Amino acid sequence: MDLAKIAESVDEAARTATEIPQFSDEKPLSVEEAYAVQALSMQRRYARGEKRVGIKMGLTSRAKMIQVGVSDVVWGRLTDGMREEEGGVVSMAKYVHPRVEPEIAFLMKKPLSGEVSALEAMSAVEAVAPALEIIDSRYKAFKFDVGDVIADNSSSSGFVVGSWHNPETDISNLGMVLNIDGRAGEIGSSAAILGHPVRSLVSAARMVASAGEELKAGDIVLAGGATAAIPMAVGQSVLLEVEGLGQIGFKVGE
Ligand code: OOG
Ligand code: MG
Repeated sequence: MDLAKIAESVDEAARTATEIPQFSDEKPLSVEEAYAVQALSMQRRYARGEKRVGIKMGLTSRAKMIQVGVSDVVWGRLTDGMREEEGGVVSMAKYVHPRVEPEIAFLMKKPLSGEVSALEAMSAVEAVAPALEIIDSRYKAFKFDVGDVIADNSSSSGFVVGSWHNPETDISNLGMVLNIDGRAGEIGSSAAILGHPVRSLVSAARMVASAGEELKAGDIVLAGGATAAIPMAVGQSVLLEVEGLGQIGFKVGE
């Protein structure tokens, strides 16, 4: 299998916001091959000038696993080009069929990698914030198997981070309400993220290490959606309220 060619096709699909058929229809990618494709496709982005700014964890809550029918925790890379402005307008034209989901973000103050305890993980955190992830599978009908989604950078395509809070903040069980046009669309708790979002950070440290990488000081780590994601549509007003961490949002434009 030509992994570089597959990387080119997922990268082009993301760059041009064009959907592509699932690889699993023809020949499924193994998890290992899929991460190799992801790394190769991200190298293409870095070559175009985008900078890696952190990583995203995915499928860390039951609601998310059920929504997409894949039950392995996955990860992907975030770049500066994916960041959307808090309170700004997100353009639908950049995406294929985007969805938005409520998350918690960590800001790292120290490198972290490999097998670490929850305590070690938290002591490497500078701050925590509410976050919204815009996921956009490049596959037709937002359908994929585990290899497809990993190859596609785990659907990572945009993210918004709110204001940073003290890392001592108890984030174990914070209410999270994702409002669309002033109405609660999804309601959950940060506890839905592996029982406690710090477990997602522990997994992140282990997973990046297996790719020979580390979480670096200054990196942002998205812990994963606490609820199912909501399809985005032009004209929507998206607002996330996280208990104790405040509100963040954006408007959806053409
Ligand atoms: C896969 C990415 C999952 C999360 O937070 O669980 C994810 C997808 O749902 O397309 O980002
Ligand atoms: Mg997510």
